[in-house]
Amino acid sequence: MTELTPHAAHWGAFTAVVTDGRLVGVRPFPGDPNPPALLASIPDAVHAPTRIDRPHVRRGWLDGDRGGGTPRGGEAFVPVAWEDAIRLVADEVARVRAEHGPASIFGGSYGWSSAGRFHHARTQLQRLLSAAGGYTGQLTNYSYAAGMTLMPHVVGTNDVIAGPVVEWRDIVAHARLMLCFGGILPRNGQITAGGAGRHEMAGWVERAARAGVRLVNISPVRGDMPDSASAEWLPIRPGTDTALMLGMAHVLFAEGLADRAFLARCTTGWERVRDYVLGAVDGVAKTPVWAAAETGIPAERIVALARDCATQPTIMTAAWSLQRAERGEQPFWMLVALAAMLGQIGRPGCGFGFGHASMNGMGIARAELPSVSLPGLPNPVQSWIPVARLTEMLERPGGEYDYNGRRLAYPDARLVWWAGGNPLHHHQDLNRLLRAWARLETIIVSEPWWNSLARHADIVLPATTTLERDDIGSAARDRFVLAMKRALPRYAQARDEFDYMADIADALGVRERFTQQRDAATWLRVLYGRSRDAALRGGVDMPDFDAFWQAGAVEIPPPERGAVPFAAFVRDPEAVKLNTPSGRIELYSETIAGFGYDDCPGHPVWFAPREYLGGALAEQYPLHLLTSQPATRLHSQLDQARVSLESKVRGREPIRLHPDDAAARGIAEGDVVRVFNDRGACLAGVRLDDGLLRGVAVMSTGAWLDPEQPGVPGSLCVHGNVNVLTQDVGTSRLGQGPSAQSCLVQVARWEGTLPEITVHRPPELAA
Ligand SMILES: Nc1nc2c(c(=O)[nH]1)N[C@H]1C(S)=C(S)[C@@H](COP(=O)(O)OP(=O)(O)OC[C@H]3O[C@@H](n4cnc5c(=O)[nH]c(N)nc54)[C@H](O)[C@@H]3O)O[C@H]1N2
Ligand SMILES: Nc1nc2c(c(=O)[nH]1)N[C@H]1C(S)=C(S)[C@@H](COP(=O)(O)OP(=O)(O)OC[C@H]3O[C@@H](n4cnc5c(=O)[nH]c(N)nc54)[C@H](O)[C@@H]3O)O[C@H]1N2
Ligand SMILES: [Mo]
Repeated sequence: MTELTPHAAHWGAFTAVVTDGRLVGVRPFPGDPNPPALLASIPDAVHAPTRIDRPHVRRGWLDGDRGGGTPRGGEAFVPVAWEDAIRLVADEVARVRAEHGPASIFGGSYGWSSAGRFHHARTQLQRLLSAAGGYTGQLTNYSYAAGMTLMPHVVGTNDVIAGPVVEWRDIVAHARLMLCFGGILPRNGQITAGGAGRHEMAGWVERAARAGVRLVNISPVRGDMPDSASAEWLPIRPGTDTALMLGMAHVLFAEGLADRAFLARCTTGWERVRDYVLGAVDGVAKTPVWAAAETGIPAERIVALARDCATQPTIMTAAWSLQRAERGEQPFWMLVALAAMLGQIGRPGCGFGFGHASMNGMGIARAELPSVSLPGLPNPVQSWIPVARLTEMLERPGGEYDYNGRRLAYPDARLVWWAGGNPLHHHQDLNRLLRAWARLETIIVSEPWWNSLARHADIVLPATTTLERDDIGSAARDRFVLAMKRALPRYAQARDEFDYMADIADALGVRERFTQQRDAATWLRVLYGRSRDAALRGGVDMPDFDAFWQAGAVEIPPPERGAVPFAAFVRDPEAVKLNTPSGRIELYSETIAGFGYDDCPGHPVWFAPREYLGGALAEQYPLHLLTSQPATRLHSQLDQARVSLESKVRGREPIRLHPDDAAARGIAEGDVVRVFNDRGACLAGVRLDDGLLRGVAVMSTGAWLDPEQPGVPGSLCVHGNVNVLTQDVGTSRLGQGPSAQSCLVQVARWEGTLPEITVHRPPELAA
């Protein structure tokens, strides 16, 4: 048995225990006060029966079928030798580039890949495609696309979403009241992109509660706040947070509690928001009574909450999920407006922030130094789409659309190559995507596992996992740099992305441009060295590479005093201007107003969503389905491993239902139900939960898509992938973000025999 130095995964750092070339266990990272349960899943995943052992090609594709309407997923795969796979891929990339131009190669490849920063699949792929003439990429992300497109217009930065945000230690020391839209979720705090050495979110919530900070969980789900927070629960109808904030704003203006001095000094356009709130614009005063009708929260509680915020040191934070919804820009903009009315922005521990609930490391002090990362190569083609407009791009090549003030046209994608992401997990309305998928000539997928994406590809390239290669773990939200040493032999014929992509680059005549004449070991030294140099410039002395590799981990000490967002600006807004056109917080944006978008006007407003419990569609589909991040995996990663498998109900992904909603449909705990709407249907296993607002159902994302009839878009997913149900529309013409959270469904008891789940076994291969 060998015990190795620490290794990194997005879900935490750990030590690998290896016997005879097999990972037999993992130990939590010594410095971690709260190691995530997910670590237990790693050995299963690494040694899963679904590992891809060699390259494979879809039978029809080998026979010359280049799309033309063939839905993928229904045909057997033919194993091929690596040298054949490399030639097929290189020839196809060259052909599409020559016939249709490089923008027809879609290499956006959105996804989390794995924690090692050199063998980061998406970055490696994009380096290869850049070296080989260019590709169409993806802009923004599924996490907070609407927010990150909006915030630069409003406060001149995305730090308020991505961090550094208001620090927990300041919240504990200075805040008395903390409003948490979407709660605070240690479940989500298991994760940090690039790996997490210390998990601290749960500890901070507890400390805040003990210090007497009154925590309020504003969410449709009571369980969005840990018990240790002793929080009040303010159940809110999904998609109506903007209405609640408007109702609170009404109290502030009507009762003279709004901080007019702050508004005048630090913001622009606040009068317009006030007029809108008071009803001067559309004749509708956004009173607490009005807000109560939309949100389901009693008017008296809205009044009391607004008064409490105005009279105590208050921090308001919202989960990123709030903007992953129709018109998702509005709750984020309105939260900034409400915080400005309270006038506490720039005070330690007060004001507003986003994502304290969303990921480990948010609100935790860290030296602001660049993490270790593999730089990209310049893409010779200026072609990209907003991240979530994937299906629309395939449906409407050349079609025009709006994004953040620009009129753009979709490229004519012919070839898609995905490495390190899973669109058949992450994208909305998967049946629509699968129909559009059929228009593509070629789909190449690099994956360690036969997940749903690999099964819907033409050419499948088997990748190693992090434990099969040397790498460096480093995250922008964590203070550890980890030497991720190879601990296992490579699985079967799986190869590292860098190695087989160098061979593909060679076949395309661009090997040296791709590798920059370095091998993997040299790259690790170079990347670490760059980070060390940058740290030194920032006053931090990191050991040299050999000492680092020997030690296995470097901890970069956090600064004594963290930054207080907006403190300098608020002290002297004339001298310290924000990076907005006015230099102030823009509660009204001339720029956005100038775009003329009816779905995102010049100041925050209430839009009744098309899909929510207050709309007409709720008569047909009376349950609002929230598709949250899974406690049991990272997105679709680790779904085939024990923590996720143990959570399933008769093999199906759980759906949480209010006992009354279940009883009204004759459904009991442990039943299997069909969850459906006009877009699709899946099976799910029932867990009753009286901590839900009535009419709200919750499922986690990431169960591997398992169509009852593979190759037939629209067929029942027998396992419970939520994205056969969600809608694929942009948040607005401004952000064009995903709107997954605006989703209505119906459920019914499944009476038939239970179809088998096959997606956790390898697919059928051609003889
Ligand atoms: N309905 C709904 N949908 C959502 C969301 C939601 O809230 N609701 N959330 C959205 C959000 S915020 C996000 S970020 C996305 C996440 O979407 P993704 O990031 O696409 O999800 P992952 O499952 O993490 O995909 C990573 C893939 O990389 C593969 N991989 C890991 N290591 C390697 C490697 O070394 N090489 C290669 N080639 N592959 C590797 C994994 O097996 C996995 O298939 O989902 C989005 N989708
Ligand atoms: N364990 C685990 N952790 C993760 C991930 C994972 O896959 N697994 N993914 C990571 C990633 S990529 C991201 S981007 C973050 C995402 O972080 P978030 O976006 O914060 O996470 P979600 O789980 O989508 O949503 C948080 C909560 O918001 C509540 N909510 C949903 N809609 C509404 C609404 O309209 N109003 C209110 N008030 N509340 C609402 C839901 O009940 C949900 O539990 O999580 C990260 N953390
Ligand atoms: Mo995300």
